[in-house]
Amino acid sequence: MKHLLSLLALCSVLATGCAHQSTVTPDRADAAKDGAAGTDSRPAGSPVEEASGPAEAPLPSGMKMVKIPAGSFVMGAPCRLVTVEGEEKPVEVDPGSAVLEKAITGRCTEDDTDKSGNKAADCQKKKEDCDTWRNERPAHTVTISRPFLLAATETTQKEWSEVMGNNPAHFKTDASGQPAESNPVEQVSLWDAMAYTNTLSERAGLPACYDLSACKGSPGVDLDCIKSFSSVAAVTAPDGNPTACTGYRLPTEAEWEYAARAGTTGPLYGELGRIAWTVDNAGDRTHPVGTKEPNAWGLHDMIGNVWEWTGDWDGRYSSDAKTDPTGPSRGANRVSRGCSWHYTTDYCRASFRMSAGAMVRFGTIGFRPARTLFTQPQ
Ligand SMILES: [Ca+2]
Repeated sequence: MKHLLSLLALCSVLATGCAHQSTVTPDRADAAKDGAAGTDSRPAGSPVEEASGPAEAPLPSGMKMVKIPAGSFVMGAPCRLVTVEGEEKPVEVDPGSAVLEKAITGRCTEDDTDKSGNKAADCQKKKEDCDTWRNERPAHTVTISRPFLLAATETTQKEWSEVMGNNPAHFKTDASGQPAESNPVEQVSLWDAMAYTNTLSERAGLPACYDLSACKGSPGVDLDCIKSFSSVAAVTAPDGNPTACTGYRLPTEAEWEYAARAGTTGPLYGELGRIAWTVDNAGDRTHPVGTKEPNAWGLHDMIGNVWEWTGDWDGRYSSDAKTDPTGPSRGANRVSRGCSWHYTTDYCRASFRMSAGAMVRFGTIGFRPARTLFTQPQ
């Protein structure tokens, strides 16, 4: 099938191998602290109010936006090494560094002893290959300075059809042959997703966040922006910063991971089978959105069902603390997040990053819209 062939192509873009789940270092400033600056006053991890969208926004029927508070979190995943005493320690070093190489080359083992016959205190052995999944490292502190809205679920086929007038999904029916309009829309490219959010903005009387004027074709059908690659999908907000746009848009990678974690610091915000449709329980297909348990902020399917496009180009992390990062200014691929119905647990965690070309339309990738909440008039 088309989507399965596409999946093989998608897997080929992964530059890294498999690894076990990782743990993120607890280091999250709470939202109340940020609230002191006039953004949000709720403590971290507390439920956030649901917003039905701004009053002027005729969102598709049934679509709900959740208000995500401003705050800080640790983005990415640290390497976890185990000391000879069995203690797990995060190792915050850049992949490929000499320190990491020494730690993972196996020079130190549980049998290592010092001259006195005691195990060397600094001798560590590898728990997992820290050079695998290196694009999630180094973990670094990110601050989201403004609250924003994020759709409570992936965009459904019904919502897409209402806004765009077609349905590009591969899984148009469920396993019993009934219409699957509550399932996520998929087989949408990054450009399709951007076009959808632009249309939401148009319906709401808000500025479009992406300039797709140079693209040819129709969203969800044959929208093609390849020939205008240098200018396509230019962010219309000042300095090309999508978070400065007042309209609907895709979340940044940082916003997506921050929202997915909802104050948690581990790989997942709950037990995988209870929160996500993955290859272990999905039966080789998508499922209606919102049928798995949400995270603490009321977001469903952040893990599983379909991958979700972010607006960021794929690029390497650095250890520097960042505020409202938007990814590299250019690149070869874009990043989607969250794994899908087709993927195993090796791919299903808050920090995992999938790299794919903006033009691909896979049965495994969908999206959910976001919108910045400004505290000052724009
Ligand atoms: Ca998802």
